[in-house]
Amino acid sequence: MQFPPDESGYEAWLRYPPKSAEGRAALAPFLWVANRVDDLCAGSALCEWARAMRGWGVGKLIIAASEETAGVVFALDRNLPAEGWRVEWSGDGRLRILGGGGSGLLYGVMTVLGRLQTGAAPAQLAGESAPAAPLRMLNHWDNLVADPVHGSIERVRGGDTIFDWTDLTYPNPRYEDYARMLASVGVNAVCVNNVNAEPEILAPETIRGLAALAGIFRRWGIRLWVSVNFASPVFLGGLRGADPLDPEVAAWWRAKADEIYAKIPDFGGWLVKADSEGKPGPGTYGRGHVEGSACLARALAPHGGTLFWRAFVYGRSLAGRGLPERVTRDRANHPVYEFRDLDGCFDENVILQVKCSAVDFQTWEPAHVLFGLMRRTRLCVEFALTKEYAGLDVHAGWEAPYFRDVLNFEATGAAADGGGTIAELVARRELPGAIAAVANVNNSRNWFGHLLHGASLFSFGRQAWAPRVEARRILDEWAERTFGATAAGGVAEILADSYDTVASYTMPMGLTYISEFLHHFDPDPWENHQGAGIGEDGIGTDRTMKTGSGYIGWYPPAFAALVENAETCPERVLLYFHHLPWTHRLADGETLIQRLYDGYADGVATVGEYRRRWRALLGTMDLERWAHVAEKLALQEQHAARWRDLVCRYLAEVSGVADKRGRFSARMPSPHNRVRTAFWKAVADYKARVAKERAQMGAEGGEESRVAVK
Ligand code: GCW
Repeated sequence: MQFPPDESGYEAWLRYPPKSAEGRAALAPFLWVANRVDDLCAGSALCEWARAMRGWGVGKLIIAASEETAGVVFALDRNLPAEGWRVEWSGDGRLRILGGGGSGLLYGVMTVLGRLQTGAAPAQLAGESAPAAPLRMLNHWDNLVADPVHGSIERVRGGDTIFDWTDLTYPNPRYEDYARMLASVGVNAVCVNNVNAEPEILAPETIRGLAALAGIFRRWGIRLWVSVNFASPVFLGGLRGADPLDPEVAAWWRAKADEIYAKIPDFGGWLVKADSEGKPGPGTYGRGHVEGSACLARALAPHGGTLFWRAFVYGRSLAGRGLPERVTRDRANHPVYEFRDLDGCFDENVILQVKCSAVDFQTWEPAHVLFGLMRRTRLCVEFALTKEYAGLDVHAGWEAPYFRDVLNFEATGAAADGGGTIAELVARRELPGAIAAVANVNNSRNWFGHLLHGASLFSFGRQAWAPRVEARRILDEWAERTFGATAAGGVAEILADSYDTVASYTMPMGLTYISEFLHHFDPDPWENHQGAGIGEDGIGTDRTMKTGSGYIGWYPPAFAALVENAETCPERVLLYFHHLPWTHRLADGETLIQRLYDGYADGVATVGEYRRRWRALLGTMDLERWAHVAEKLALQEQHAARWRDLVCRYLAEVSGVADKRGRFSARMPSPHNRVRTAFWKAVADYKARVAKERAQMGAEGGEESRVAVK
């Protein structure tokens, strides 16, 4: 068997392998380029054009003396939105690529090159487009110093941080390649460090490094943000506290912003995780989110900077509100009570960053209700490409169908009253917001640790640009650009339902938290099952208005009515909204417990099927990439079987109902390996560290839950 030359995956989807003689001849006129745009991004666009022409074997670029002698013209059209583009094909062999601004031109060029990659004819290139959301952002959860639990990136396995935090000024060609990759899918903002932020991100030597990085990213239309620790004035500035109403504290933040903008004039701003999972925040000093965010936002405002304030806050006492325990017990309710009343109160340059779902990034968790409840606030929806609860770097799971559901969820019920879908809410002209995702990028040669995870990043960029585009179309394009036309169909077929498959053998039907507590990779329902509401009487969490936590009541009435009733609630989210007896009958007459057993078994069988299909792709691509994915799929199947056996044995044990097909029972040998010593030591270390930090930052008491380990 003849294989094409091996590839590591480093080029991701930006591959320009030699074209046939016919293909080269068709592209030859495009070697003559006239660039009318004096802009950094236009320069990058030109470089990318040259790189593609060289790679395809068409030849070396020639800068045309005039538009008349050029085959392709780069120009501006100020009538287009700044990031928008239009491509015109004159029919006489000339292509004009127009941008509203330099970055618009760059996106237009990237789009044309992508289309030429998949064999489009010049006449098919004409078109026009502009992004939906003004900010399309990646959030890195990269640590400046690797921590013993997560390593150098929180929730990412398969590689370390791509950033050289000891010296960001040290030239690393990878930074530029990363920025190219992001620009090719329209990402225009990157927050480079973990929301669990180390204060040192604001140290003068780090700022020098960030300026170097910003210089590279700027050429690709990308602005930088950093996550900051709310108690930075204490840790870095030596102040006694970080009370946002203390003038000394406010002055410290202003001086810090001035220092940054002196070096990075187009700096985006800060992202803050405050009063969440042990992190300091205004609550530490008896203040609220509005005062806390305003203090930092006002330091950024004179420079045009934006503050992202996260709404991922839970575990703080809801006491004093007279709420029944069934309401306060549900973690999904916490951010609602915490933020709902603050709608319309934040400063103009504050964007409230809300996770796509209320509990956490559980596999198929329904959309967060805060989007619909905070219509007078600038909003950002935060997704995760990291697969924290969906198999990390081992399991292939393409999330775009889930992201599409969330983005197009009618958060306000009716568009008529000025509301709309989540994608529309974050794109409002009068309250511009953002679409963000936690990045799945690391320093492995193929960027993700799992080649197929590239599909997630590619799709995210595309969806943030155009939330309504059919996810499958994006997948097909990614597959063809990454693996070539012969392999594309087969690769896309495997990924198309892969997220459902991962959910089916991990946390199906809207179940949450049965994974092991620390890394969320292995199953551990014995230790961690409260979130899934598992008990002798049944399974699932009662969030109904009638008997449960009432969370359903925050949704628009039509959706609330649909999911309140277990008979009409979609099976995919049934156990997120309902606690049901094990033998509850589903629509087709099957019992709930049996559906779960079958689902787990079928999910693993589907991974076996993916492996067979991948074997059939041997010879359609280079051997190196083929073998990499083949190995990952083998690992996935093994680990999926571990999930199936462990969880189903546990379900049999708790429910007392055996599988009618005889596969699972409480008598099965337990594969469960309780190696707990290291785990509990890590928990103790974490608690000690948080207690020490709190003492250092002058916190005045506060509830124990704030320092509770997550
Ligand atoms: O899902 C949880 C994760 C934490 C993460 C946190 C957050 C960065 O387990 O690792 O911390 O969410 O989003 O802040």
